[in-house]
Amino acid sequence: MPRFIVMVGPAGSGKSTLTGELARVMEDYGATVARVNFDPAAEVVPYEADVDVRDYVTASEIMEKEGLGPNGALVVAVDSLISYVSDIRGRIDEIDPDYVILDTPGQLELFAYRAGGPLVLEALVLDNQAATVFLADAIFMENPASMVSIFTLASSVAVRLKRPQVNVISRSDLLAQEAYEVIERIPEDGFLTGLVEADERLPGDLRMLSQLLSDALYQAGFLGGLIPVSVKDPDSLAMLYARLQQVLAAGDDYAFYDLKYGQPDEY
Ligand SMILES: Nc1nc2c(ncn2[C@@H]2O[C@H](COP(=O)(O)OP(=O)(O)OP(=O)(O)O)[C@@H](O)[C@H]2O)c(=O)[nH]1
Ligand SMILES: [Mg+2]
Repeated sequence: MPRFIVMVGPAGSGKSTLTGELARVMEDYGATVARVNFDPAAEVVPYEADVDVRDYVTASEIMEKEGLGPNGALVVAVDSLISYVSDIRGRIDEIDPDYVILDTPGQLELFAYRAGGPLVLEALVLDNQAATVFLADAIFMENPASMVSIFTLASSVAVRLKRPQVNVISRSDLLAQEAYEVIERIPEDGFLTGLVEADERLPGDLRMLSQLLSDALYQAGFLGGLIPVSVKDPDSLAMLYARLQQVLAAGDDYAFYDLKYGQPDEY
């Protein structure tokens, strides 16, 4: 029974690159992995896809046929995948991998927020275990309010996809040293809330809103298990794999709270 790993994140956050590099590391540890391109609008993908939704539908052919713009065409393309999902699942089952990594489109709102994306995922994953990897790009780590905003988006994705979720700071090699040190401390209870509180660049009402959102994320344990990940740092990929194994093994019993303060064993 394959276990599914669903890569979700804003455009350009590194989903496709991480799909290829994480798969390679997992294979080095002896796992068999199927790489699935789930992005009908992808032009090129930086790995050899074992299954590719573009064999069934592409955003560009829908643009042409239906006279739609790029965003409208992607909506139709993702929705229409429901017709092909059992065939796609059949191809995955033929490969019979330990893990399947799904590389989703950059317009994450189309995949995660509209009805079609989650429906297609459910139909593909069936009763198998699955976890989401949310990529919070290093470029969003420029100030505390921007961090709260991307983690709030990550929490919305968790609620929409209803799967255990591992939140990573992607492309972490792009972080300045001081930003890296801040990121490492975010799992400490209330650390980010304190940073927001001290940030006088934000008008008072927005600062309060950011503080409240940050507080809520801490209370739910949502910021406990953040991992900085860079494809240039093999140790970070090994750490992500270890976390995914832990989360997938816990299955439905998994709770964000288990990772509170980043120390699951001590909680
Ligand atoms: N420095 C650095 N660059 C990275 C890393 N991962 C990906 N990139 C680069 O970031 C850019 C975007 O990477 P992609 O993997 O295409 O990102 P994506 O999320 O799949 O993009 P969309 O599918 O268009 O949303 C590419 O130029 C990658 O080479 C990383 O860990 N570090
Ligand atoms: Mg991509």
